[in-house]
Amino acid sequence: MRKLAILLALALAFSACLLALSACGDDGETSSAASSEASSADSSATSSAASSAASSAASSAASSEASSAASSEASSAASSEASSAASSATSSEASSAPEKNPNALATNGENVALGKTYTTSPLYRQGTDYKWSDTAEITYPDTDNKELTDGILPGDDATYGSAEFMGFAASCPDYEANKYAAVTVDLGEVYALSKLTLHVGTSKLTGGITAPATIEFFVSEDGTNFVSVGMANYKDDPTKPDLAVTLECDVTGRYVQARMTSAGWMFVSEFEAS
Ligand SMILES: [Ca+2]
Repeated sequence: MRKLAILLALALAFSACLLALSACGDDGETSSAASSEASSADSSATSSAASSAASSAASSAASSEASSAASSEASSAASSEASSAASSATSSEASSAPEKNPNALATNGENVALGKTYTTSPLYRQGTDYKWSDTAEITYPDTDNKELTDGILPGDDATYGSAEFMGFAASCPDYEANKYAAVTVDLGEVYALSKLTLHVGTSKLTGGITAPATIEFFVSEDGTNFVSVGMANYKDDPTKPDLAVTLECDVTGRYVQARMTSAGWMFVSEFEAS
């Protein structure tokens, strides 16, 4: 009986050993299969089949290799995308940045727009029912055609009827076509400019007048091709009738232009460039 028990024990031990061996064999196969799958994930780059095979591999070593391969692929793809995005951003900035003229004159901090000639979008002509009329008189005119560069600003008691202002409006056909009203000063020579200022009427003028919604400055050398200098950052100020909207810059140009947008009126009194 004791002999039988020993034999039984030995048989049990042997079969346990066999089981263990076969388990070891399974492990070996699994890990080699996994690592070959993982290395195929490695070589076949971003293929989703490879990465799903890799992630289903039983061995955790294999899957961590695969995921590191996948993540390094992903990060190198991402960084190459990022760098190409960066280079295209740089090139588009370069192409839109105003080209500087090395022969530009210095302003020495002076307002070089003072007394210079200029052109503007059509001023508003208000007909009946407050609507645009080609035949109406200009409602808020440029009294002597030098208001924009005469160096004279509206006083603190100015109203919308004050002569220092000229008035544009969004319901003018030209505005509807272009989506902005523009004033353009010819400085006469190419200058190196560091500051552009447009003086505009504010909501203190009442009657629905406010500072323009946006003001974007441009420069040009030929008066035809204008390059954006940037959008001005400002807020309507109801405490004073005239608001100086300034954009600091580092550009050269002979023609300086301000383009205004608004849902209603745009009142302007002076354009300065220095
Ligand atoms: Ca003026």
